[in-house]
Amino acid sequence: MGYNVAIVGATGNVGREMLTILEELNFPVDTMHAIASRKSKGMDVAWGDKTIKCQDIEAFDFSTVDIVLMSAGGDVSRAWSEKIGKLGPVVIDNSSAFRKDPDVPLIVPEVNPDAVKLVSRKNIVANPNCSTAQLVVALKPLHDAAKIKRCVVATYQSVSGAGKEGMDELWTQTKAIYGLGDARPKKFPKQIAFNVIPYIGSFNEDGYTDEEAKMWDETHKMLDPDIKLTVTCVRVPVFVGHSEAVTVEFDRPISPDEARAILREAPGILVVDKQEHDGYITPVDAAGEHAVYVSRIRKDHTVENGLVFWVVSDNLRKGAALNAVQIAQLLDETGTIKPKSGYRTLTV
Ligand code: 11C
Repeated sequence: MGYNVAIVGATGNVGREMLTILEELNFPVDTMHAIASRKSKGMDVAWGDKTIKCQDIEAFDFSTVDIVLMSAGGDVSRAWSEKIGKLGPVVIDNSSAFRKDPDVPLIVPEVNPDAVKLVSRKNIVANPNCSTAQLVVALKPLHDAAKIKRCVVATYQSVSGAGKEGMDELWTQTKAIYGLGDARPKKFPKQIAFNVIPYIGSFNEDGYTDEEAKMWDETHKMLDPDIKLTVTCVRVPVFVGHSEAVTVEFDRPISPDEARAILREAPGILVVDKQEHDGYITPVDAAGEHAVYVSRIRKDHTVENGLVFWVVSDNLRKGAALNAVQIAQLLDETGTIKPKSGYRTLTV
């Protein structure tokens, strides 16, 4: 017995990945609805061996579905998620709109699955920012073994984090550098081809960006509010896959070997860590995969109990669509949601 599912933002980078991953993970779906903004209304998206037409969000009856995967940006989510939740379905929201709401659980299933007990407050579950999701998957098992006191992160974020327009801009500028077209920045504030940009999101008053603040706010909500975390978020000319250089200070000694052993046992993580060129992961290796990869684990010689390591994951998958589908699986496995089609069959 499957669920009736709607994906809002089905034509975007993440929406398409959601459709693919629901299938890859054999999530029980009875009926799939693709919902899009006016701009994409009527467009086709692939669902299994069929195509389905995008329906207009204004005209769609959300009370007929069990789960809504929402990936159409913060404004659409703010306008719709609470209304939809009141009609009965659970909304799994990929935007930042509700992540800080105390009545909305923010969940990475490997990190804080127990937070599902809060779902019924608004029938909304928030999916974290892509750069936070992969970070907390790596930090959680280490934090359980030795409390993390302080963490310093530098991100290397791919252009797909900024949507299809970000990917198009890297492609267009790369060609333009060789004389084929227009190299002027549009989506990003500066040239992204053959460059790096130390700015993602928007500036906050303290000089950080909101992307950087999301990383500590979300880590505090899901893992531990006492972890001191500082971040520099950087956009790099990579199509898919976010990377992070992570420096962690613990409250007790933890050796690189102990960390490797802990991380090898942890859910969602693959440790690839040898001092040879097949012994570390790059975003090109991680693109299209489900794991959070940890490489280059070594001692931080500048503090008493410190480690430095490298974390890479597919930002469209674990950073967005995969985590959202894992939340749907968690809701199903914990009995937090049940398919309405199942109830209908039982009560006929
Ligand atoms: C990026 N992390 O790479 C952003 C995209 O809060 O969900 C996701 C923003 C968010 O640009």
